[in-house]
Amino acid sequence: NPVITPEKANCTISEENRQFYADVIAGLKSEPKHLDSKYFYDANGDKLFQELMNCDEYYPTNCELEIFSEKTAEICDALIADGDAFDLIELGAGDATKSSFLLKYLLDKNADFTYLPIDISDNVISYLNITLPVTLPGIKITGLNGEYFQMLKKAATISSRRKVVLFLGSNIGNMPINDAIEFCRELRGNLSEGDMVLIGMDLKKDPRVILAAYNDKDGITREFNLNLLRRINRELHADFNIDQFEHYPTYDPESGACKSYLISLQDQEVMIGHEKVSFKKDEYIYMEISQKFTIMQTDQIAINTGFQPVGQFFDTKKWFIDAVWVA
Ligand code: AVI
Repeated sequence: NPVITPEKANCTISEENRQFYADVIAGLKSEPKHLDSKYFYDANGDKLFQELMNCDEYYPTNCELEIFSEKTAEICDALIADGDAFDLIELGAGDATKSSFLLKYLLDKNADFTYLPIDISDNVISYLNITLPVTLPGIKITGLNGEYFQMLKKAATISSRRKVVLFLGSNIGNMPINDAIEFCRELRGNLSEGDMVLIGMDLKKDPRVILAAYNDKDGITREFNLNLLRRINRELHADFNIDQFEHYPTYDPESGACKSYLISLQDQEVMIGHEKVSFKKDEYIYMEISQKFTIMQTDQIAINTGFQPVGQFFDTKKWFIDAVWVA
């Protein structure tokens, strides 16, 4: 690939990348430097995350899959009452592998529901709109492409039935704790009394198990982090030398914060469009938090944000929780 020098670069930032550019510049001009892990997921990032979910060390996906496959009936019973018509809304639906266990069970029981997957990726939504009616005949599906809360508001204009919201995969853990609490409050604000939430959260456990999940031996997590620099190079006309940054994962058993950083291996300057960013040797970019919770904390978050915790599902190792909250 030709090296894009700042002089040669066509530094026009596309309309859709304006916010990305603004966030990257603001993050890298801050002290300490940081990037937002929501930008990990370009096409290559999606692929790397798929690989990660299949690697030996990354346990959360398998734990939650075990819960959904082994406890399908119990989960559905906790979320719905017989004869109750409802909307099943999934925030960040992805390929809906886990929720498909519930969808199949509910269809077999002739439950009266519409599935409304919400995802920021229009690829995801068109994929689900096309494939689910084939794999799950009879399903009523309305995919919503956009931001979670905007789409939740839209869902409320389409239907006034009771809502059951799925927020799986410990995606909540990728928000700093105060943002996570604010998120749950806003979620509650978009729901009515009696609506329910099924939320997946990764639990505190042997710190070595957690650290290994974010430091896999094949280096997929490393690539997953470095991929954001590659994305910035490509989409924001930057010239990061990827070889001069190293992945540094950490886990603090006390706070439950699993954080990843990229460390600059030398003093260096990077151009991003017309902006120059300087790095000192050993300076870090804070990339991502994957918060781990105690069971008690999951209840506290529910109570502090206007929900009542009413059910808990665990995998056999008790490494992961899917909690049921009622609004
Ligand atoms: C999507 N999210 C819940 C993953 C996690 O475990 O925090 C993202 C991830 N980052 C590194 N590995 C996986």
